Amino acid sequence: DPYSSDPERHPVLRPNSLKPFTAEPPPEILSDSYITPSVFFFKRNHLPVPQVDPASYRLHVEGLPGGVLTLSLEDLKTRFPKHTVTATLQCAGNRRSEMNKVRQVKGLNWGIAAIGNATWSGAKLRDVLLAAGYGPDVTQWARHVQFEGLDKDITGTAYGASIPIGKAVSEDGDVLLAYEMNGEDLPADHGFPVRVVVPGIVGARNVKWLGKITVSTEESSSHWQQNDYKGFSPGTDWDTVDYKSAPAIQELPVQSAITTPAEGTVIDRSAEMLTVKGYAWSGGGREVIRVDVSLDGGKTWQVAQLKSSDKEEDPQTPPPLGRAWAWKLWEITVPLPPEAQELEIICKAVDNSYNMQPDTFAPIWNLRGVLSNAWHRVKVKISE
Ligand code: MTE
Ligand code: MO
Repeated sequence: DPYSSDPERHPVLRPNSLKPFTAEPPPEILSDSYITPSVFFFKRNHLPVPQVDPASYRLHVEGLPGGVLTLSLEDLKTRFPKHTVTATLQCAGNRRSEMNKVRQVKGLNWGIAAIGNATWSGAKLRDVLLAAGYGPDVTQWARHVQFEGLDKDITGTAYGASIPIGKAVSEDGDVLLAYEMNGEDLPADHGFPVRVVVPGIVGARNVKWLGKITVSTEESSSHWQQNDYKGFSPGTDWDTVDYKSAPAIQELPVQSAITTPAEGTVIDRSAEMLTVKGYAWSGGGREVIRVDVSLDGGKTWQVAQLKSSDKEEDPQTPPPLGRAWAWKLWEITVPLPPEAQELEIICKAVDNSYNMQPDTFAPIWNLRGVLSNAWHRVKVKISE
């Protein structure tokens, strides 16, 4: 069994599949702390977790005029400045289960918790590419940076993905070759000893157990870049889909969800007040500027309070424009409407490009169930 050496996981995680292991935490855990503890962070593996010996680990950087640059873990830690970035990672399939209710899609039936926010530390990909020979002449032809994992399927094919060269080499792109998550060595499930962290970009490009980096004219030829993680029209079905016709997902759209209360919760009327909590995030470094909450199915709205840390005093210094990589937690405490016996709570977020979430899933339905970001709706009952 190639999965027999997979690490142990926290029992509170809710698995979507065991081999490969994919799991998400109970949603309310996400709003308990601004930084998601690694043990609760969602896990999405496509293959067995590779066992990597940190002493013999080597990272190969290829495709540049200087030839192949080979780095040990020690090289990565000592030859390049260490940078720390707080960034949210979200799977393309987060909230797929809600799209599934419109019409069956193909993919793991994720709830709302295939997302997490962590502090990542490591070398900047930009610095490593510069050391490997990236320069003005390369800018003429290079288009993509490909990543290959050390996890392989039975045919020996590794997990792979790529990002545009501009994101990889930009000073403001903050792409890391991370060896720490939340101040500790990367856990096995999250890519020990080194993973790529591409802030603002879909989870799938954040390649774990990184073995090889290639600067190229082409995108990664991997299945996951070419034939998966793409968005299509609601009218496209499995008979008509042409994967070549759509670009690979990179930046994700604006997203938010209610982490508490949970669907079906019964609230005691004597409580008088109700606190609603959730998360909000947008891709591409766009900052969430507002979250609207409704208790009456969208007839009336109130603005939630946004938080960028666990500190009492918020707001923090806002991130530089275009570099808002981390989510905002939000909450709102409201009086229970006196007559209501049931509430339909809704949240929707707005980012600083004034992108907003669509109200329903039908118009954004797609056969792979990705980019599932319609208003999040939770129904609760009020008991006398
Ligand atoms: N990298 C490798 N090598 N193998 C994988 O299966 N899964 C990708 C990405 N990087 C994957 C990978 C996907 S689809 C997602 S959503 C994220 O890792 C999940 O990261 P996490 O498990 O650290 O939350
Ligand atoms: Mo993913």
